[in-house]
Amino acid sequence: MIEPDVSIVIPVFEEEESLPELVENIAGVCTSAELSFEAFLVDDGSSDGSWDVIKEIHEKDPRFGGLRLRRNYGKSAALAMGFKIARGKYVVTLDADLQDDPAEIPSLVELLEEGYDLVSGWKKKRKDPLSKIIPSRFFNFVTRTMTRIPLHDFNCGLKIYRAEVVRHVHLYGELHRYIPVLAKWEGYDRIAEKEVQHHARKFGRTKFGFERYLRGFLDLLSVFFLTRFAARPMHFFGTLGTAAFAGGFSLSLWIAIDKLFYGNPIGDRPLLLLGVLLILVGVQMFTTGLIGEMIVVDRMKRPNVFDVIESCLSDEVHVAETHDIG
Ligand SMILES: Nc1nc2c(ncn2[C@@H]2O[C@H](COP(=O)(O)OP(=O)(O)OP(=O)(O)O)[C@@H](O)[C@H]2O)c(=O)[nH]1
Ligand SMILES: [Mg+2]
Repeated sequence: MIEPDVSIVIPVFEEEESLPELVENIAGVCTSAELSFEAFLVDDGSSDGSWDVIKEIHEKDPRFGGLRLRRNYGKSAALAMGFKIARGKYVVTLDADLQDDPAEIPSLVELLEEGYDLVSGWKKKRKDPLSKIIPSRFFNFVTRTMTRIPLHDFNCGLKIYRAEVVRHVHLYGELHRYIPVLAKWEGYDRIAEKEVQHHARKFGRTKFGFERYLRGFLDLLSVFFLTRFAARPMHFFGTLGTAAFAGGFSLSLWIAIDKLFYGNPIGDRPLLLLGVLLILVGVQMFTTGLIGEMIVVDRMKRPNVFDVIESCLSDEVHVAETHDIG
């Protein structure tokens, strides 16, 4: 089977009304831009009629395929499923709710052809209430600062990747918000941004409430830790542990000298408690770091070491050529 220009992965959760218009738009845009495509509508345990609509769509136009997860596994799992079977040269992700505009796909493809690994949409003029825009600005600011990836809109559903990139990001939990961070960690750091049209929600309801910010923040901490320290936990815990232990030890020493040499009572001094607390916290951090290191070593030992190395190779392969000498 020939590989299409683009694979479009669309996570679907209770979006039955939006789907017919969505697929019509996608087919129209790709046809006029002369892009061959395959699209996967990934139904994630919807309880409305989404799956029946997807089956109908597939019968009418087999370029649209459908996948159905047994229950609601979440947007990241749905995207990961789509990534797994995508065969296109480029992979586009697009929300199913008609808020992202498929008309952007051709210009996103052009950007990738300039040499980027991934291009993320930026809903500069958002059609959302202020109560959503303000927390989202803050969230993006924190993410930008912590990850040093200069994007304005990490959570934009509309993104495009070179196929190799999605094959290497390990998506789980709710990490779909941080695919650019995961991609950068895997070495794909040519990341660009493009302003995209955003439309107000036409049908259905939003799937993420206010708790998205709390979860998003916790996920940011995990991503920050994992991308920097997963392979060397001792550097993280060891640094904190050493700092806490050194602080606690100095305080306790100081207070002991005060007692031994100056005869001051120390039993009711808050500094004594603080010193002991810091020593304990320091030791605990240290042992957590050691256990982390053991887990890492164990994990490196188990799979064949060549598999680990292979998973870090890029898809560009240059085989060494052998020349006859003399
Ligand atoms: N597969 C899957 N898709 C989901 C899930 N939750 C949301 N989606 C899809 O993800 C896309 C974005 O969800 P929305 O609820 O529109 O989120 P949003 O665009 O950030 O929020 P609104 O602007 O309020 O619509 C839509 O295509 C949803 O169908 C889920 O649990 N599983
Ligand atoms: Mg939406």
